[in-house]
Amino acid sequence: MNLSDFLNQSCATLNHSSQLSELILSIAEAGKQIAALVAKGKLAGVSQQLNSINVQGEAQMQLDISSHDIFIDCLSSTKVVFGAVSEELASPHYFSDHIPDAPYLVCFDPLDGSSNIALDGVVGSIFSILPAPPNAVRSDEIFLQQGIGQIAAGYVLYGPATMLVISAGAGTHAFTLDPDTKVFELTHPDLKIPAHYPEFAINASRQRFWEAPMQQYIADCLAGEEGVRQCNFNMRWMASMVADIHRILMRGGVFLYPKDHQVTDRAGRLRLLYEVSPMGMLIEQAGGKASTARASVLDLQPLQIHQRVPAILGSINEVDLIEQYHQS
Ligand code: AFP
Repeated sequence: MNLSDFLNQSCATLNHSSQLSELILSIAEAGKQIAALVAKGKLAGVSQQLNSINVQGEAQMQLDISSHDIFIDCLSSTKVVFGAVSEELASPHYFSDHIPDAPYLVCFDPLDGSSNIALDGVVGSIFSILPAPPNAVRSDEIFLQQGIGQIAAGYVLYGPATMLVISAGAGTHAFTLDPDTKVFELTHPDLKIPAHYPEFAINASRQRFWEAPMQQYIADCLAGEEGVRQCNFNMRWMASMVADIHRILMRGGVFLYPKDHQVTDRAGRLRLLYEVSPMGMLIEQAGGKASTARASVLDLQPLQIHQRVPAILGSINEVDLIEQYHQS
């Protein structure tokens, strides 16, 4: 089954408007265009680092800007998006020529993991689709919605294969782009994350900045079967959230970007609206759990459109245990 047929079928089942199918297909189109740029590497002339800094205070790659522009163009073609929050823009972008009361808002990270571009590493695009309030006004506040209210979420993974992973509220499903037909085909329907898998993903170089409970949790994992966990763990860290989350959706484990007291003005590195919240929906729709270590990610009330939060995402038994470490 291809993406278009899947969306038509699932939107009918879920009583979603056909406009949602149109919107997700436009995002898939953006993914195809970005995949083509990424696949050209340095030949695309967009892999160099610019002298510019984005609103996050992070160096921008030309491909970050090009990917953002592709997203905006594709969203603009749908006429059903009132406004969009992008990692690359300080303030939201509004689509003035869209239909009155356009029903959707989109929050997106056009190119996540872009520091891997120069290394030909795996990168991705992440998106979250929220309902636009009736009679929406142009303000940051309309985007500050709890993740539990997302209509849909997903990512495009630019790896050996280009994949699209989405949820519209009835499970998490993965599609693979057929390079010959340029069509996303359903290859992994209804992904399910095992409740336990002995593998964690964390940037271990930041160990000294973590809170004590996180230091203890990782130390207990590292102690292996001789320690309190009585289990040997493996570690992975792709420095690309899309790649790490994709692995967890495929085989389980836990992804950790915890609170970090070196950068005290930030509750973590990752952004709630367009990284942690959409990934949280995908993980929970696949039977996993999404937490800040102390609260459910999808229940958080966002306070600012580029707000950062701690991210503990993956196998439910492991996330439950990490929350227990933070309670005692
Ligand atoms: P970049 O987009 O700047 O490469 O950051 C990627 C990211 O936001 C997320 O995709 C990774 O999981 C995380 O940052 C990597 O953080 P470290 O650089 O601390 O490993």
